[in-house]
Amino acid sequence: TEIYSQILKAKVENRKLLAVLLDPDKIIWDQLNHQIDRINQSPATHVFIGGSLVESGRMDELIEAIKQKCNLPIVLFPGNPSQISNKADAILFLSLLSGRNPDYLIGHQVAAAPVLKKSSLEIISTGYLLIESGSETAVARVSKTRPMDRDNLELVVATAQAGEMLGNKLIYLEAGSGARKAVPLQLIESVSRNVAIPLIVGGGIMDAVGIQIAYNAGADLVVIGTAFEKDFNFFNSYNQ
Ligand code: 1GP
Repeated sequence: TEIYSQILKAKVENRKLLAVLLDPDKIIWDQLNHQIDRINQSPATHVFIGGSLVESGRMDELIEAIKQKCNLPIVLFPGNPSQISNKADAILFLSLLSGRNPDYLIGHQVAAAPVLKKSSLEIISTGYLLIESGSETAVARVSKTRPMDRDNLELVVATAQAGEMLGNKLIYLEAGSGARKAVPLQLIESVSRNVAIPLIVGGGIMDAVGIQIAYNAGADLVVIGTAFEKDFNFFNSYNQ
């Protein structure tokens, strides 16, 4: 329960958290050491590993390489049960509450449960809400679900609240990797005001201002994938 406790503690103390998301399929392996150095010099507090469609089977290798040089907690952010690695510290055990595809609501979770039970991973139940973001994203395509209307605050809030009532420990508002539009700040504000559990926000955040906007609106942890993947110096100009 260590990683979740730290997230809760940060929320209580109003310390904002930042995760760098690495997709094993998008790693340029001969640049990995340099990339890890940049993570070490960044304000990142967590490393997330995963993607909608990880095919490489190099999860273990990637996590081992990171662990050798970097002390940040490594959290799996899996697109499906094949992306489970015992080398990580924790897993976001996601349920795609925004959609109505039973595979992503409970099916994959059933397949993963026996594997997770045998692992030493810290399991963090997470209500995952995909928000419409101006273009189709990999999450929508792979999960065959429709994202939620970004203007329907009431429905998004009710969905997040249902997740909290079902026992989720985190709510993740997701615009999708490389989203044209990030999660709107009004939506972040409404959800953060109406659930007590920590709030993760990610997808389409491309600069320090975007990160700050999400924090100010009530995000407890922001996820940066594409922006850092494209530019390992992304965090240079970033002062929290
Ligand atoms: C995607 O929320 C994450 O699952 C991060 O998205 O790649 O757009 O930063 P980006």
